[in-house]
Amino acid sequence: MLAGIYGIVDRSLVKRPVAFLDEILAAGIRVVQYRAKAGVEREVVRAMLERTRAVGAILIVNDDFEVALEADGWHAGQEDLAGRDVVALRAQLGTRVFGVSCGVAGEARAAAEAGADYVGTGPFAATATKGDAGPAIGIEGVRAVVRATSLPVVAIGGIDANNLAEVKSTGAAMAAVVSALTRSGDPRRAAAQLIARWNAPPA
Ligand code: TZP
Ligand code: MG
Repeated sequence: MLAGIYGIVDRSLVKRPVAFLDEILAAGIRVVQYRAKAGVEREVVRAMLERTRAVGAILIVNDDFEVALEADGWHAGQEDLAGRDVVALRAQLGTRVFGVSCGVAGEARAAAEAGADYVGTGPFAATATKGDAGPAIGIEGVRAVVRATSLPVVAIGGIDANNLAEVKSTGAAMAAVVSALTRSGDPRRAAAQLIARWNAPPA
């Protein structure tokens, strides 16, 4: 399940998140994150869950642990974990997916020890979607995190159909995308192209 294109529905870029979700699910996306920096709305998550569960996809909630407990997983940044008992949070999540953003190898090792299911790392390339994402870490940066952990690694940041093969070459299990899904105005087509490129044999 934790392989391929990881589609992020970003509330600040998507006016109708459920309709948008329907489009990317129709294209075959099966791992979805809901990212809403202004606050995660429970009712949107509930409506999204109906859609993801109907097709066997999973819905991971960014930041908001309580709402994540109603969904299929939680994605946390280092700042979401600071000062918290991460092992206890892991236990509360039960069988839900627990993903952690890690900038360096040491954070990836700590996430694995705390029982994370995947490690997110980036930005792979320059991104306008996250203002504080920091400098691009590129192929070598993602590779270093892949080498540091046996967990599946999700590369993120500035990923689109043009650099997907480079992302795959790092050994990352997944490529997370935000604007590559929104910018064309046709999320279904964009998602289908990303999936096809990811699954294409290396050139
Ligand atoms: N974390 C690191 S970069 C990023 C996040 C959430 C933004 C990714 O967005 P895009 O549009 O795919 O570059
Ligand atoms: Mg966060």
